[in-house]
Amino acid sequence: REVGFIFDLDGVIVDTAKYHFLAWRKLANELGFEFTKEQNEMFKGVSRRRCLEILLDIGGVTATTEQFNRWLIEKNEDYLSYIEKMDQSEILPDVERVLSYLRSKNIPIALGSASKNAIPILEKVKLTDFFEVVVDGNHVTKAKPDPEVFMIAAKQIGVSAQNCVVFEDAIAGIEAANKAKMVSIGIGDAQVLTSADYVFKNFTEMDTSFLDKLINQ
Ligand code: B16
Ligand code: MG
Repeated sequence: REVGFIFDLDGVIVDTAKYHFLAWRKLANELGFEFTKEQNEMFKGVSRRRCLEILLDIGGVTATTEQFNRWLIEKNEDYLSYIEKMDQSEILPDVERVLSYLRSKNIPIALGSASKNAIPILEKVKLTDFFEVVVDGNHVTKAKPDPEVFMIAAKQIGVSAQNCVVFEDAIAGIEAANKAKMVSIGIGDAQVLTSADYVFKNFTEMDTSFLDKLINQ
């Protein structure tokens, strides 16, 4: 197989960052400190455990292992209560157009996400069928910026790493794609995703001729 496309989930396919934010802020407030939207930027693409470590640093809170694990569960339960209510209206603009186009060209599509909730989210927004392979936080031992998640995805779709294209919204994710020698495409702010090979504000700005160029690279 010649080329393969790997999508990050949170921030690329759906905007679940806002739900992660609400859940982390609730926990911070319960522990007696504030947590801002700006601070939430650091949490993008970062594993749940690592996020909690950063959160506790922000609040100057030390935790026993037992507290740490309990707060992880609490945060996730709160997050899941938002996910529960998601539907197709939360798919980011033109994601389905791009997925459908790639499928029409028989290009293998994989998901490469840090989230352990990736499968239920894909089901909620009814996009599961587009993905030949789903590699998520349950399958990796090393989090982004380590390239592991994307390397596993490439292997599973049977495409060599340098022929894979990755869509990512997080700095850590772009770094992971670059380390894997994949083509990295940032979705978001070009001032933030400076090491991406290309950056688009969102998929509405990405036309078919650009996708064709990637397919025929
Ligand atoms: P969960 P992605 C990442 O998803 C999020 O960007 C990050 O904020 C979150 O902490 C991480 O998933 C873990 O998520 O708590 O659901 O396992 O962007 O890699 O799709
Ligand atoms: Mg992301």
